[in-house]
Order: sequence, then structure tokens, then C-alpha cells
Amino acid sequence: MGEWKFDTRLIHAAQKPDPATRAISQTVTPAVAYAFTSAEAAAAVVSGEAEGVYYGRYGNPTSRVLEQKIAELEGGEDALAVSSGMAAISISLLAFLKQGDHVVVTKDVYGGTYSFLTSLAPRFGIEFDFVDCTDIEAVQRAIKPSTKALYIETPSNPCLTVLDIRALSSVAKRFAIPMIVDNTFMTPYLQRPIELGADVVVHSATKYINGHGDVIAGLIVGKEQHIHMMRKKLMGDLGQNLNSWESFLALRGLKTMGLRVERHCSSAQKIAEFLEIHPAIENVYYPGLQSHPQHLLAKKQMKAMGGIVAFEVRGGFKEGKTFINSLKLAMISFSLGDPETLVQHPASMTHYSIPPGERAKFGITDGLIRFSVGLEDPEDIIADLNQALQKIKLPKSVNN
Ligand code: LCS
Repeated sequence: MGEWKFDTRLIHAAQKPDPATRAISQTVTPAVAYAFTSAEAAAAVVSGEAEGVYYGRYGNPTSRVLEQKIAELEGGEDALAVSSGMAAISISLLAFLKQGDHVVVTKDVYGGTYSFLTSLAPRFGIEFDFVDCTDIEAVQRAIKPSTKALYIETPSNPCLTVLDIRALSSVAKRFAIPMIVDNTFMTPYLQRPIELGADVVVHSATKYINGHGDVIAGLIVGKEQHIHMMRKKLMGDLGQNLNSWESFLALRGLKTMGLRVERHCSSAQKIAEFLEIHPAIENVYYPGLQSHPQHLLAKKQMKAMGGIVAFEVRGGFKEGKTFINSLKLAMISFSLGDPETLVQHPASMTHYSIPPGERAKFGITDGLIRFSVGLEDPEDIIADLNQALQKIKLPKSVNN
């Protein structure tokens, strides 16, 4: 398997024809319980001595294939399939943090991660600091004796800040703490954090991995011993397992992920370039633009720049609303990574849980718009943007 190129592994890794039927497409096994040939065989699986499935809350054979596949694609020892991206994030943080512990978190994370850390984690005595992780020295300064994990997301949601995974992982190693990376925006097709020194990778498989907007799922990749603990003590005891049907759909989505992600990226680049020179646009955030502050790092660390473009229109939220409401093809919606182009306003939608005063620190202005570039013809998406931007009233000083 190792000698095959990534696109081939996307299709074949961990998957073979069903031994009983020779069916090529993935078998879905919805069973909750599994019969053992002896009491000793049951005990060996429960204790972890033997590989196997014993009760649906700890996994199922279809999810196990998804776990083995993502582990291989990310270059990790093992993986866990869970009920959502937030389950993946909360499980991986809770695996390393207990009462009195502290975590350093990159300052712009997904709103759900922010909400978990600021509202739920403190109830368990877990402390956190949001730090500008583009500043490696600031990260070093933020690490205290009680710091037990470094958590980053790159590129970030929604401002596309790119963080240096290798440099940050060396800091984490120096302090002997694990580094967790949310790789949702990239997928292993574009970025493999474990190869750059990360200990744990988390995904919202709801996005590009499944890729069709019809599954909520999460994945965690890491060391065997950590995944085993997460399966037994967190996913199992909190009941955050993924069911077999959704694992089947995610496995189906993975087979075309390379093709889809390439198209998302090439269209996003065209759209970012179109927006950058449009008079009604104030700022564009896209790692593929030379104007992006971490463009060179992005080129080094990522195979391509992803399908998300963020921007601010002139005239702030008022004109931003006019613009969003004028779009005809792009739909106003949460989520991202779907075949359909989706547009949203982070301050009032995905990142609403961050208080207005705090949002500015995260770079989330009231005028910021996040655009998830879909798989439609890029000319149609650009035509849609163009007609909606014409509805914006520009100040007289700006040449139209
Ligand atoms: N990580 C990132 C980077 C995300 O964007 C999301 C969801 C999650 C984790 C959580 O995944 P979930 O539990 O939903 O599978 N992002 C969303 C967004 O931007 N709009 O709606 C959801």
C-alpha cells in the first residue's frame, strides 16, 4: 500500500472486496452486538489484547474500515471515527486535559471549539489561553507548568491564518506536550500534520472528507495508545460513536476526495484573484494570494490552498448583507466543503458564540464574509459574485 500514490490509496487503502460476497463497494454492518466463539475470545477483545468489535458504542466494522483508511492517509498509527467534528475535538482535548490543566489554543479557531473551551471546559477545571500562534515566541511564553496540550487549526476558520506546523510541533516537543491539529480545511490530500510533527489530527469529516453535505462525522488520528484510551474512556463512555451508514457514506466520499478538492482549490484561486482586484472589495483572505501574510509558508506546507475564501466588502456589514442577499447561485448557509457554493457571515453565524469585543481579536469583523467555493463551473460562481457586487453602493472616492 505504502508504495502507491495518494490518489490510489484514497480508493484502495484499507478496502478490499468483501470476503464473503466479493462485493467491491463497502459493506455496511449495522449490528450492535457480535457473537464470540468462546468466553476467552470475548475477554481478549474487551481487554484490547485482540483486535475486534464487541459493542456498537465502541465502534463497528464499517467505521473500523474508515478508521484504518484515515489513519493510513494521515500517516498515523490508528484512528477513531466519532459522531461529529466537535466530538473529535472535545474527545482529543479531554484525553489530555484534566482538572487544573491548561491548554494553549490558537486564537482563531472554529466557533464550536471556542464555545467548548470557554463554556464547558471550565466546568471541569480546565484552563486555556488563546494565543497568536503565528508568533512562536508568544506560544513559548504562554506555556506554563500546567500546560498539557497545544491546539491549533490551520488554515483557520474563517480568516485562513496559516500556522507553521513544524515550528509549533518543535515547541510542543521541547515542552513534552502533545500538539493537536484541526486539519478540516485541508484534508490529508493537501496537508499531513503528523508528518510535520503533530501528535493528533482531528477532522470534521462533515466537510471535504464526506464532501456531499449529508453526513455529520468526526475523525481523530494519533498514536495507538491514545486512540485506545479515547475509544474506551471518552467515545465509549460519552456515547459519541459514529454509525455504520455514515461511515459508509464517508468512505464513499473519500474515493472522490482528490478530484473534488483539486477542483475546489483551482476554482477558489480564480475567485480569490477575481475578488482581489474588484473595486467593491476591501480585503481578501486566501493563502494562494501573494498578498496573504503566510503565502510562502502555505506553499511549503500545503499541496494546494483549499476551497475557502474570506473577504470584506466595502461598506461593512450593511453592504455585506446587500451583497449576500443578492447572490443567486451561492446559498446562505452554515457548513463548507460541499458541492454547492455556500456563503455565510461569521459574526452572526458560525462565530456568533464569540462575544463582539473578542471577535475583533480573532480578525472577525462585522463585514467579513466566508465563501465555500463549490464544484459548480467557476465562471458561473464568478458571474454570480460579479452581479451581487454590483448591488453594493460604493463611496464616491472609490472608482467603479
Ligand atoms: N473544525 C472546523 C475547522 C470546522 O469548520 C467545524 C465545523 C468543526 C471543526 C466542527 O465540525 P462538526 O461537528 O460540525 O462536524 N464548521 C462549521 C462551519 O464553519 N459552519 O458550520 C459548521
